[in-house]
Amino acid sequence: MSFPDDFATKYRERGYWTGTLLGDTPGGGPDRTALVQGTTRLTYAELRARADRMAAGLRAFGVAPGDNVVVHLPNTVEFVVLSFALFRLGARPVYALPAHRRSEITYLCAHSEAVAYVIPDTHAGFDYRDLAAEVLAEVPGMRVLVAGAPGPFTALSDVDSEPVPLPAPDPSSVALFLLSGGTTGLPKLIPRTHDDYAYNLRASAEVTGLDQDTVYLAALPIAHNFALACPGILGTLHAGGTVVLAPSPSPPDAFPLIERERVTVTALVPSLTLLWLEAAKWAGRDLSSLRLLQVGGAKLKEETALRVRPTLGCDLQQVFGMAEGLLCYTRLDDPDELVLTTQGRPLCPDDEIRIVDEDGADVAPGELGQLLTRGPYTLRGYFRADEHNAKAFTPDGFYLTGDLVRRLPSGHLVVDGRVKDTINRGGEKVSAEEVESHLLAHPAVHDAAVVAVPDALLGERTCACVLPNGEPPTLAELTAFLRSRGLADFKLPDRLEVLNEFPYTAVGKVSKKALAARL
Ligand code: OOB
Repeated sequence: MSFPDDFATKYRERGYWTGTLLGDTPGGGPDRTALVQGTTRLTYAELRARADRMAAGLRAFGVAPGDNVVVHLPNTVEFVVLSFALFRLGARPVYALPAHRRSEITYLCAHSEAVAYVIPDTHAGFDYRDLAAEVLAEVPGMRVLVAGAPGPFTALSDVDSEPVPLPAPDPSSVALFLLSGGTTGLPKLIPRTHDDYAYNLRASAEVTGLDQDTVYLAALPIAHNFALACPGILGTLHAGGTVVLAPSPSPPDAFPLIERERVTVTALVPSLTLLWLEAAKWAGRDLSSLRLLQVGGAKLKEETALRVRPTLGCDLQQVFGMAEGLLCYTRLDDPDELVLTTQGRPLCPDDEIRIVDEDGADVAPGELGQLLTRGPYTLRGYFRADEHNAKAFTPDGFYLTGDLVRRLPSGHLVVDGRVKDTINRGGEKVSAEEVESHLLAHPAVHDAAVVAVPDALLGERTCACVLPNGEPPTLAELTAFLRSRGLADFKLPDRLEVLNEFPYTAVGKVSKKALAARL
């Protein structure tokens, strides 16, 4: 589902959509450092040359414009080169998270009809080639490319040819797919166009004050919108700065990189912010180059926000975003009060915001309600999901975010709860329905309801409430079962409650509110 013509015209006229292609965005001078990973350093000229060669190599390998490619890579140079190569070719990366496993990947490959699946050999102690073999058994015919030792597959480094002229994709066409946090069973694919995503990263780079002196540490997975383009690696490369790729966001991995590369900007989720604030006290690392810490993905507590400047010596920017589009940022010149207590205001003057009650009527100014939004970088429909789209959008194209917010007179939003059936586990989104459907497949589970329980570090954790079939299962049995079904680890329940009955709402649905309150 694409943007209606009248909106597209407006977004072009107002200068949001400029016809820029994502493949053209690395914007730094040829000899400046674009990328750093471990001891590997790539200049802008080298990054562009590698992407050109890989684009030609992919074309020769049989990847055509409009084809989908599931990209399942950690924060590596290959991720970046491959992304630019695909953008140039007009083939579309489907960005899976490194933590995804057989259940998610099989679905993504099948649903997107991917022609190729790109993996590392091993990462964080896991062999992705074994996973690829399992996925191939269910999605035959797909090609597998491996960054590193290829095993039975093709090495990504062999996908390399003399650059050839390639026809430029249409800027209004889909450039990539992001995954939704998901409210229903399976993760939805979010189509992002060159026009809309180029605006997303360019405007984000501006609002975050990026320039060619910026050194951005990619600590969160760059397969996620936040570290990819808010402004993330793509925004930094657009601005001509340097991207430093961290193998993980843990202080022992990230702090030495900040010290060595003189990192100026990075992005974290609130739970990692807490960890960094503790670790900074004893790590003995020089973090003085940091200018700005962006925090988003889940609600940041004011107590934590207050500790950022005294402990890390940098400014804070709150980011309330979603893979679907809308991004809210606190501005660099906002008064402290707003930076500490709000989740920012929309990026674009033409981000349309409605805040509605349960009947879909606009609430009074300042009241809490569900956030609906429409704008130049917010999707108009998920990929191949007509039934879900009918519920996820209003007839006039507003996306129902599922988030409960209040709007201040300044336009800043305060996020205060949600109506969607998800758990926000330290910024990682878990669809209750997805986990429930897997739990129901276990013979000892008669019925299951998955709810969030508050947690001091992660904000929320996942609790599985189960009505047993005979002998009650244990948490260890259930998590082993879910793992055997190929579910990503972050979706495994942290806690199990075996109950005799569920509370029900008046219409006979399990009342998750009552259930959560009971826990
Ligand atoms: C980011 O994107 P997603 O797609 O993983 O998750 C979006 C959802 C939002 O609908 C909201 O429920 C929650 O995550 N969220 C926040 C938040 N930022 C995201 N809830 C409270 N406070 C915040 N600051 O999470 C994402 C995408 C781009 C930039 C930053 C985060």
